[in-house]
Amino acid sequence: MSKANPTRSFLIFAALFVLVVVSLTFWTINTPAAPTAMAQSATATPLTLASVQERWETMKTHTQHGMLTLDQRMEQMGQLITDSETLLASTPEAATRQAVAALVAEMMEAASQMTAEIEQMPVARQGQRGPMVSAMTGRMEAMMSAQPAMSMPASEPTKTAPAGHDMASMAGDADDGMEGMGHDMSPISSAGVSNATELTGSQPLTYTEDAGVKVFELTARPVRWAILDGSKPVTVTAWSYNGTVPGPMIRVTEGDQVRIVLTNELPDPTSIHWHGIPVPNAMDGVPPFTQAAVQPGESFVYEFTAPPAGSFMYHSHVETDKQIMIGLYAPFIVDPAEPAADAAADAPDVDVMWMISEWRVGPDGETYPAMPMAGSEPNYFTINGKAFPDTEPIVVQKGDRVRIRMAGIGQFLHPMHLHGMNFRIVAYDGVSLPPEQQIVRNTVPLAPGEIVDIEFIAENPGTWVFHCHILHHVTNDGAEPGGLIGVVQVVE
Ligand SMILES: [Cu+2]
Repeated sequence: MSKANPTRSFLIFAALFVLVVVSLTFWTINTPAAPTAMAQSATATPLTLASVQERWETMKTHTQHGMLTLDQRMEQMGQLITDSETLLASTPEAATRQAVAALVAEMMEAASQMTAEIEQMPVARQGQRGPMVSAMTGRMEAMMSAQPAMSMPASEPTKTAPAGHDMASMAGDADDGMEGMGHDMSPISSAGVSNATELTGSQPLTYTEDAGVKVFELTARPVRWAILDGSKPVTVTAWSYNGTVPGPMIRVTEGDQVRIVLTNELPDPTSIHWHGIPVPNAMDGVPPFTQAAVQPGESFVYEFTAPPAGSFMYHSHVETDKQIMIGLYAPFIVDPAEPAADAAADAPDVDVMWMISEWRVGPDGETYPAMPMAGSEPNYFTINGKAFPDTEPIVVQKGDRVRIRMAGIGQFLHPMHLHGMNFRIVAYDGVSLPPEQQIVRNTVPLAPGEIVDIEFIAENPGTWVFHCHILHHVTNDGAEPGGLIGVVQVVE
């Protein structure tokens, strides 16, 4: 029984190894200004400014691609701080000191991002990470304040990284224009952005006629948009079509010739993609494949034939995980040319479209694009640009046939659940389902990019909720009830 058990020996060895690595990590991060020899021995390359810059850029690239855990980033940054201290202690040369200062400034931004990540973790799992990042920040502040000439770097020679914004260095990096590449996680600038004059998004857009063509005008521009009114108002800085979120509803008849003139008044290039509509390739709105991005101040004309009746949407196709998340989306509905022969397929008594999405409002009150990645998760959830209790109720008469077209325009799954009545799923992605494929349910998952049309007969009087069943999504910044709760009121 006391015979050496190879499995157990291995486990003991592995545990000791982990313990040593963890101890070394903790020691590295908490050791102030290590001597040069020590710092050099900890890295394979000799300690030069170039080697430190190179390791920092590598770390940023790896971070950008999600290749490093928080602990790995903390460990690497701890070493880089030590090396920066060593460089400063041994280099009187001004250019080098300035380069180190630029690097330290970037690392301080990365540290505040790490702090935000740690604060998102359950308290029980934060461990010593908060104090460790604080210690690192303190060491960097000491470096900056001990070198008054460093605190305003004239240039940023460390910015040689490949395109894209990485999590480590992007706070305050709003002008680092690499549009369309990587995740831009800077706050959306609200400077000079005025409040919306319209209170409701998704309103029908009027058109003019030009030789049989229906001509719609859209202007993409920033706007301050209230997702919540009332006692605790929440206003986001949105990018909008015509000043509302969602943008205005384009509603045409199948076979119509449709022209849309997009004018870009955003700070960034943009485009419009006609989601689910089979348009000619050049009209698909996807830079750089089908067109050049529409630059600020410029216009672009889209023209195509309306497809068979169905529910569609339009949205930006530039910097999508930023531009769509902050409001550049709207409904596009095509109605049948002829009334359906079958009354059950004809126009319903009540016809509503919901565009469902997510927002991130930081503790600083700024708007950030919500993304499914650490530190960027949404804390507000909206139906047609409003969070409960400001979502618009659907009031119907008993016996009405009600259609709700739901579009997932955010980046998260929303299983939508109706109380009190079952519904039929009558269309997916703008394509009607034949009756034998219309299944009856009371919950339907709405995936990002998906459009689901449901119908039900409002036979059960009362006030019924229709809500997302990912229950974090029925909160407003953690407070329930909020977010994705719609109300269907059936009156007799
Ligand atoms: Cu949800």
